[in-house]
Amino acid sequence: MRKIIPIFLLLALLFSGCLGQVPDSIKELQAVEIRDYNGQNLSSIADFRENSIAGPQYVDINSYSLNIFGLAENQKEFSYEQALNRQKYSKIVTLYCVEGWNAKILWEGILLKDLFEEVKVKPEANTVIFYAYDGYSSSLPLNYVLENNIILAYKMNGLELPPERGFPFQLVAEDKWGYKWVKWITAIELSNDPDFKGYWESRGYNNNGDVSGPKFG
Ligand SMILES: Nc1nc2c(c(=O)[nH]1)N[C@H]1C(S)=C(S)[C@@H](COP(=O)(O)O)O[C@H]1N2
Ligand SMILES: [Mo]
Repeated sequence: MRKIIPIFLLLALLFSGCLGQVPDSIKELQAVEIRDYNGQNLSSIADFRENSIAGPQYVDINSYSLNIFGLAENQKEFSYEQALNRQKYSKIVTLYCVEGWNAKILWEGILLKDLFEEVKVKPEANTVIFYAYDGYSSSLPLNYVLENNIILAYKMNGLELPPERGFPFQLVAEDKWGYKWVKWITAIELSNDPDFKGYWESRGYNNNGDVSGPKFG
């Protein structure tokens, strides 16, 4: 009798699947979007309206590079990994679109200032122009970028940027209208042309782009 019980147990375990084969495929657990952070309620990634000039862009990260050129001593092309290989920062910042909606998001990114230190900005540079995969562009004063610790985000609410939201990088242009928040950034030019006009700016939107200022003109 003493020997029989373990055999029954073994059979029971086998039939219940406990000793069955371990499947060799890995089940991916869905990462969860952060919606509360330090007592603050955040918007959701799903709250954005998709109104990009050419629809969502799907950037192949293996052939991707972030090209920093123009008025710099060491113009440089960073792979995604090289760009991410530096101090990371996070901050809750709200995006306000001129169309009347907004989204409060926890952004995680790298400082443009750090990238600029690496390429050694020439003293005559005063403007930063951002170019994107879909042909979009926009610009900001260099001083604004440096003084406000402006970040290039690769995560929002704890998740890697989805393709529709600008993967691999979106500019977090704090206190500026949404049209300054360039998605799918492929190149950054250091320029001495403060009057450069990006996609929406050349179609009548204000070049300063302050949320507290005018939308047009
Ligand atoms: N490359 C690119 N970036 C872009 C845009 C665009 O069309 N192309 N639209 C801008 C605008 S008008 C807004 S409000 C923000 C957020 O747009 P979304 O809701 O389509 O993400 O992205 C900005 N960045
Ligand atoms: Mo917008």
